Amino acid sequence: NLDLQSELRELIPEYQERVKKLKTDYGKVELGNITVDMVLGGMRGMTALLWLGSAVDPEEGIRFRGMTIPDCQKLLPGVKPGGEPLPEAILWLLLTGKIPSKEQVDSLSQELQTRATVPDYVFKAIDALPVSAHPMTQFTTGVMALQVQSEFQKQHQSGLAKARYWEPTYEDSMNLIARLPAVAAYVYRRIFKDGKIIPRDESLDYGGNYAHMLGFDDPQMLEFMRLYITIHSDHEGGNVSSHTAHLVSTPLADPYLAFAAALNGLAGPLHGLANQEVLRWIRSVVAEFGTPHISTEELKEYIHKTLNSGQVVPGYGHGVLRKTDPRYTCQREFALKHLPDDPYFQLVSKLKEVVPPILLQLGKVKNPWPNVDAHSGVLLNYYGLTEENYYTVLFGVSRSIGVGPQLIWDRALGLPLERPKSITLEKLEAIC
Ligand code: FAM
Repeated sequence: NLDLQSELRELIPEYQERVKKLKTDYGKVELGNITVDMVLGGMRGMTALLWLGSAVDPEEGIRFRGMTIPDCQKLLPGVKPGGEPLPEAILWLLLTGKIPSKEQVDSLSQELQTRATVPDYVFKAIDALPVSAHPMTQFTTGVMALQVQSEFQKQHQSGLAKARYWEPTYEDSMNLIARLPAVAAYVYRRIFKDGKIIPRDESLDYGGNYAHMLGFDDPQMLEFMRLYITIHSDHEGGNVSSHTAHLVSTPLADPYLAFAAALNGLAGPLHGLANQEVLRWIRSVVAEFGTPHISTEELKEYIHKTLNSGQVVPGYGHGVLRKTDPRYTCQREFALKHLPDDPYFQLVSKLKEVVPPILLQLGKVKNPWPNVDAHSGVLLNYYGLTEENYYTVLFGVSRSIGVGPQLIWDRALGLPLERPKSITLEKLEAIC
């Protein structure tokens, strides 16, 4: 079957049955206790929501429908055999749980191309902002302008049966995913390249096209962009951007509204904006010593300076992971293959040796190891995408590929409005 929506339609009844059985036969099964630590500590370790596409094991990292990143690099089709996994392939996998054939990936590529037209008023909404506005602000403004086209909102207004909610949600999610690269590229070209727009190349895949519209045509950059989009797409349901999209969609706010909310969470320095912060921090280290070739002792001194000034070392630590992020490792392997002598890459490698012991010494950092953001900036910078305050927009385009599938499944499974209980400080004290 080459059509993703009909592949999905066939799967929905089986998943509905599985969820119904859990609710009727196992509703009272306990999944762990809720402690004061969880309520005061950002719900760390609290199993609280269903997410189909992926899960993060603290020791092993991400699995996309059970597949590790190396599995994906081996089994998901690339633009050519042995190439990096195509974003269309991870989208198919996240939505269906099945590994797509190259033909299925190519047909999805075509489907996204036919959905990719962006109305002019979206660009005009962005143009209303000063060029100096943060790229994420301009990008999210564009997403809100795209909302005008929501199929879900239109059909829900005219009385849509609940059993069919997933269909316009599919339309909106796929249209959103398809349109984001042109909106994101517009923001980049408007801010950094005097607004010289590069039109879409109909012959290119999703990831290659996004790089092309940004102004990059180096085949290695296109390959890195495919890997980048694949590994940033999904990171289970509890991270701020994915959880926000899910939460906001539960009162039937359409996928555009939900994803715009997610992007605002992603713009937080401790979440998606960390990739910008990492390159800024690395540039400040190089500026301090006048060279990227810095001794271990000097690096240690600079890290202590950062910490003593009450700042975090960006790119290190994680809310769930307790080992080096496999999304860091696959980027390291890409760099070893393509840019082993890049001084910034060598500095990132050195930081991986120097930072964790220092964070461990603090005695409070639960995960001293590097995360995905510790590596992405130096690769983008190497290929000429040097404007670090744009990096989170790339992350945002990619995250739509993880969020879209879940919004469709949320509606197909009839998940209800999300409404956890809060507790007052007095009540908390009374219980303790
Ligand atoms: N540098 C300095 N201190 C750190 C730290 C780091 N990289 N990571 C954690 N800590 C501190 C943390 O600030 C907290 O200190 P206080 O109690 O004084 O507030 C303490 O260690 C315990 O924190 P934790 O339980 O180990 O981490 P959390 O689960 O609270 O937070 C992160 C996780 C990611 C927010 C945190 O590790 C951090 O701030 N990292 C730096 C920013 C970053 O790289 N974020 C990107 C995360 C990435 F996965 C993404 O979402 N893109």
